[in-house]
Amino acid sequence: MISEYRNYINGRFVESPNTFEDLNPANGELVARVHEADAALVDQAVRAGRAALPAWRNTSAEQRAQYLERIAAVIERRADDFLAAEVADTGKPVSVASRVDIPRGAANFRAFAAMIRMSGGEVYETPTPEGRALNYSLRQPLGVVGIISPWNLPLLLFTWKVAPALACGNVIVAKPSEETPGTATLLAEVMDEVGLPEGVFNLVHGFGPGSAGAAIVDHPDVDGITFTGESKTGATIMRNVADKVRPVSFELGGKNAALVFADADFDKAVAGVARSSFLNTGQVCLCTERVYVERPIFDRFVAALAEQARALRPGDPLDPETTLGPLISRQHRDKVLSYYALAREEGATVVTGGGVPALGGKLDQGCYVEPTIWTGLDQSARCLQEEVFGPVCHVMPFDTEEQAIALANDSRYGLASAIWTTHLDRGHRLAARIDAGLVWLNTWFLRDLRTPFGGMKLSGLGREGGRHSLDFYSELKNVCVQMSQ
Ligand code: NAD
Ligand code: 6OD
Repeated sequence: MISEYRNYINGRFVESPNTFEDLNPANGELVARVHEADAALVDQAVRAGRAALPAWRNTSAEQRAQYLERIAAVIERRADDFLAAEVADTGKPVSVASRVDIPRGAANFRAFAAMIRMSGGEVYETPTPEGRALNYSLRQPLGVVGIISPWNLPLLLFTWKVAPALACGNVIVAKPSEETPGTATLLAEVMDEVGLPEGVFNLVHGFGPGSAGAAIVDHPDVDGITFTGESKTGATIMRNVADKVRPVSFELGGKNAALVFADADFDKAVAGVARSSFLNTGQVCLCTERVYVERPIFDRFVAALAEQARALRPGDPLDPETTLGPLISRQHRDKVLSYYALAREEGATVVTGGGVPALGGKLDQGCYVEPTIWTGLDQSARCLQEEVFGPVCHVMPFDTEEQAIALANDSRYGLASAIWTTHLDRGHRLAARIDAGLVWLNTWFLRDLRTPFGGMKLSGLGREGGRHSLDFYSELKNVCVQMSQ
């Protein structure tokens, strides 16, 4: 059945004369017609938010926490609807979306409900000539927050921003990716069901430039922007908000390294790197695209990793046996395949993959590619420096710890890395020297939502997660009181 995905503004679902198609990347079928918000609709959403702000910011943290918990409970109750929408929009296997995306959507609301309840301020007593002063901080909302999110983990990344923004008493104008409008639309239904006051959560659909994304960024009455997406888009948004001097939080791209030492638990390291390279068809910003392996185990490691890649089962996302879905779109597949071609031009050995699988039937209209492993590239190759965002990694040998660190840090990105070793001293030593916001030691993508999350260099600006999210979505005000004694 084809759906209509509408905008949600001031507590009502709003149509637009312009619609665009939301396609299922597993088979090319039409999932929904999406109502595109233009600058006028975005302006309505911002005004609705501004009008709702005084009452919402005056709710207590406890009241907001209770709303967040009710939202989580409805997501959990409607998990099958969310799962169906996410799988239709992304083509990701149900086995992935049911374990990763949908539960995290609910968990984000529960986590920030708990965090806002527990949050406190700073207090300092200051000696003064008259006696003493008391300084205390007030956490107040930023105001109208613009949220712009990508397509790779749609519900997870959208709610990662919506939940803390609401917890801190902000009102929201949020735009999901044009590729994946489904679960965000369901979330608007959830907001409606739990009775969130009109105008507190506003959803607009559309694209970036010349559409809803740019209209949020350009709007003079948006008080802060939080964005997840490509580094180039982040740079454009930064330029566009510069004159208005507004807070921005950017979670951007990555070209993440894994370092595998000869003393690692071999089987765990192979399974871990296979997961970190191929999960979600390589479309996770944290995915490993550069693997550096200590020379004595290099050949054995490459052979074992290739075996894991070949064992992946591309197929119908609704089949529980499927472990590899399609890429998000034809356009993205063209980009990934252009890197598959470039790798050959740059002199790579293609250990496995490198093409398009023949799956038969409707799936041949889908955007599938083979999981791919390269060796033999020079560190300066474009395929080792640019983010591909597909199911692909390059494996290179190293001889010393210093060389491993230098190779890992030889990137304009600095999001995540994974170190595989049983030598714990070495693990801690390397963790401190790797230029990445996130370091996993003998694991990958293991998340505690209280921890700082974000990247260095081209990978982002600021940190979200735990109190870092609360700080971004708040204005912290210091009050200084001269005490009489
Ligand atoms: P993208 O930058 O193309 O789009 C992201 C969002 O920005 C979309 O909603 C899009 O419509 C909007 N947009 C595009 N141009 C805009 C503009 N000029 N003004 C305002 N909005 C605009 O990214 P994508 O292709 O959707 O996502 C993939 C990228 O996201 C990869 O680079 C990946 O590494 C990155 N990512 C990073 C993280 C992280 O936490 N660091 C998480 C997920 C994805
Ligand atoms: O787990 C998270 O909180 C998070 N922001 C994950 C990002 C994954 C990138 O694709």
